[in-house]
Amino acid sequence: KKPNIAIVGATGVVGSTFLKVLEERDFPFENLYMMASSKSAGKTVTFKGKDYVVEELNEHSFDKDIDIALFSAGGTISEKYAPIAAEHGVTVVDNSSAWRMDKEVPLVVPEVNPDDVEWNKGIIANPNCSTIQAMVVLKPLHDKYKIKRVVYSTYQAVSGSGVKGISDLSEGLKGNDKCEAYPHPIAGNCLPHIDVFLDNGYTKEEMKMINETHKILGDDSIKVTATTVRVPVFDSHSESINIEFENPIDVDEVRELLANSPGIIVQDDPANNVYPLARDAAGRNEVFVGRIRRDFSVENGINLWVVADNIRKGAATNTVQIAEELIK
Ligand code: 11C
Repeated sequence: KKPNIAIVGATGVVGSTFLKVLEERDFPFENLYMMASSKSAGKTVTFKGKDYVVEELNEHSFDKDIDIALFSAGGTISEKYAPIAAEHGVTVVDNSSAWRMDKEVPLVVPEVNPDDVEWNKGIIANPNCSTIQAMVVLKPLHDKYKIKRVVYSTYQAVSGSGVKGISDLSEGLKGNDKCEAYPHPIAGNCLPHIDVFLDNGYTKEEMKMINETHKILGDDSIKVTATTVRVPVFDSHSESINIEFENPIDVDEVRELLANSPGIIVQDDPANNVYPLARDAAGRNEVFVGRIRRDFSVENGINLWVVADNIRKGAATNTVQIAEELIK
């Protein structure tokens, strides 16, 4: 039987992209239910030419026969409703940060650790967007050369902050400084501040990248540090990733290994100004890698430039790919 699917947060930036990706990939389903908080309940969304009225999410939403629920309605909603859904036999694929570091919850990037879906107890977590695109690239390199240390520096799009981030930038570009998503204007600026600051001086976004890297690669021995920065770009996160390996590397071999790894497109021809760009990655499901070069300051090091659509591979596409693993 084809699965019954629920979309929780169907009207949000990621929720509406769930629908696009499910449609593009012709995801099989019997019944489809759209759910959201009271604010968006009653709205209509279209899927494959058919209109669906968004139902208000409540304690009884999962009394229906639902097999898989894709959640993207924020951490508070996931904390409350994902366990209710799981108790009703639903498998939740959750895009929020609520469950990611829970030991009972697999954290999955299908190109990296697809088998982890198997030990789920009703909830599977989708990693943070900036972590996902890095994992797709790090996994084949870790398998071949064993990573010792990683330094992430990110250049993250405003769509990662939802509609308020997008409108802060679009208004700012018109000369109307608006600070609804951020404490400072984002137009013409770079803000070394994503999510809240923690007692250790890092932001929560930086700690997500560090902790999620360990969990997804299943290796706490890798040394990881991160600086995450919001930049005036609408879509796609860009990342400079510096990696040091245990074993000797060859840059051409790294380029070939990445080009032959799932979910990656190598764009690396600097002589012709070819390298990954946020605007080109927008709307795509793959992770783009370029500027592949040796780090001469250490024995076995490389530098990479990694770009992906944060709403697609960083959120909706990865979530749908996890659901595809579930129905395999
Ligand atoms: C950003 N990474 O770009 C965030 C958005 O933990 O799912 C996603 C937050 C999360 O601001």
